[in-house]
Amino acid sequence: MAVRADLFESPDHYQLDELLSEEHLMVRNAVRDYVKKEISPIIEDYAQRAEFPIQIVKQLGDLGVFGPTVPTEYGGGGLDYISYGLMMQELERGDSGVRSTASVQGSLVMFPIYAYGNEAQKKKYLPKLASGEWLGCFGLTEPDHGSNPSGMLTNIKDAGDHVILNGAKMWISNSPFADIAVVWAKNEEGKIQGIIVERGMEGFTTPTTHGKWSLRASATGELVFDNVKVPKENILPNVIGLKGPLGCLSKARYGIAWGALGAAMDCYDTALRYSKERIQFDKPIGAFQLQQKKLAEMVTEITKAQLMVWRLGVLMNEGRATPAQISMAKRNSCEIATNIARAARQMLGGMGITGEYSVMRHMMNLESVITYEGTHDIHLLITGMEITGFNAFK
Ligand code: TGC
Ligand code: FAD
Repeated sequence: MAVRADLFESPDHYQLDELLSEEHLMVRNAVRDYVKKEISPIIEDYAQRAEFPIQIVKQLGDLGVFGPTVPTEYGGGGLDYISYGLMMQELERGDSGVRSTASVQGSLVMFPIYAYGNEAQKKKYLPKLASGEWLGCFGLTEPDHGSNPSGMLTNIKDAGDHVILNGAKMWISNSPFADIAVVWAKNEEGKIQGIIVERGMEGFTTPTTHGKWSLRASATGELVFDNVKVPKENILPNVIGLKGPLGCLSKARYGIAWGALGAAMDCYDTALRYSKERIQFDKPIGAFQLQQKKLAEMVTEITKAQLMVWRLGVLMNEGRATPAQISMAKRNSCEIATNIARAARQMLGGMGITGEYSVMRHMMNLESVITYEGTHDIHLLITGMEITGFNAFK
């Protein structure tokens, strides 16, 4: 398939780059250059074939996007949350599945080991995950428990120096290729605990999920546990309860708030470029008011969202961001990105449905992004509960 040169230029209508430090700009430009060089030329083909480009795992490790906020002594980047956000923005500008790989590895696998693990677990797993030598996945969702993970059935039973793990997780990013899985399961008291399951443990399988029209360049699968013997030393000792996995989700949702914006920027930039080149009725289509309305609305929404995620990044750096603030940003970025992708696709006319441009791939990917890490409805209900004090989930 012919792939167009990646000419992306980031919209910055309010000179928001002035809010970024030298280090932020360096980090952003390094990831942007990587995406232009290594992701844009290949990703459409992989998505069309529904194949995960496994070689990017090591590349992403070398680039430093796995666990950027984890301290350097464990192989992380020791960077702040704005740098982390910018990395996710640039990766998702290339493809949501690429950002997904980084989100899962950094926020959902390395973060819980760093925050809830003991020293031996941190030393054993974090450096290899940071470098991309090992790939991890995060098992929370089950076939019958998606938005309501507290009802999970996956369980561990005490058996001396190990536990016996039974159950199944579904919709797990990276599972078919993962070397380890951070799995959330109920103990015999019904309390949720995190446990690290390694590929090769008897009774542990990771069937691939086929037939997706979204995130086609990301591998999704199940985690099936049939009487798996897991050493007790693999249990994360420092957290009990749903706040464990939800704490990880706060980090990952923050990354998605920036990431979805990256996809929106790419769609806007593509539509803007196309509107100046495509001639109909003897004029570039960008000279027609209807197309200008679409572009003007896109850049307005992108600018509002850029301000929101930047401010959220500042609050994250200060340790003051609340889960509800993160939910609002994740929800807003997903909503504007989904709308922008759809409008951009229409602006490209028939060309918009082909793989020659990135917009249809972004549009389909964003259907997953608006669903995982908490659906659009769930994030609205989190905001609703925060402002009214009433719980409308149950
Ligand atoms: P609730 O009673 O509200 O909370 C239980 C405990 O957790 C605490 N908490 C949080 N802690 C940290 N961060 C958060 N975001 C938190 N939200 C809640 C809470 O304070 C409480 O603590 P404690 O000490 O009192 O026990 O729990 P609930 O059962 O009522 O559920 C609330 C609800 C519905 C919001 C929650 O279950 C939820 O967020 N559901 C959505 C599930 C979800 O997001 N799943 C994502 C699966 S992973 C995934 O999709 C990865 S995709 C990755 C990729 O490819 O990029
Ligand atoms: P359901 O919870 O069944 O929701 C169905 C509908 O009901 C939704 O519209 C929802 O908003 C609505 N709904 C649910 N509860 C309420 C309520 N109280 N009030 C109003 N409406 C409600 N999970 C992981 O653990 N790890 C992963 O790595 C992972 N990766 C994923 C990758 C992909 C590509 C996808 C699609 C999903 C992934 N997920 C992962 C799972 C994802 O987090 C769930 O799909 C999501 O949380 C929703 O759960 P569900 O699909 O069971 O939908």
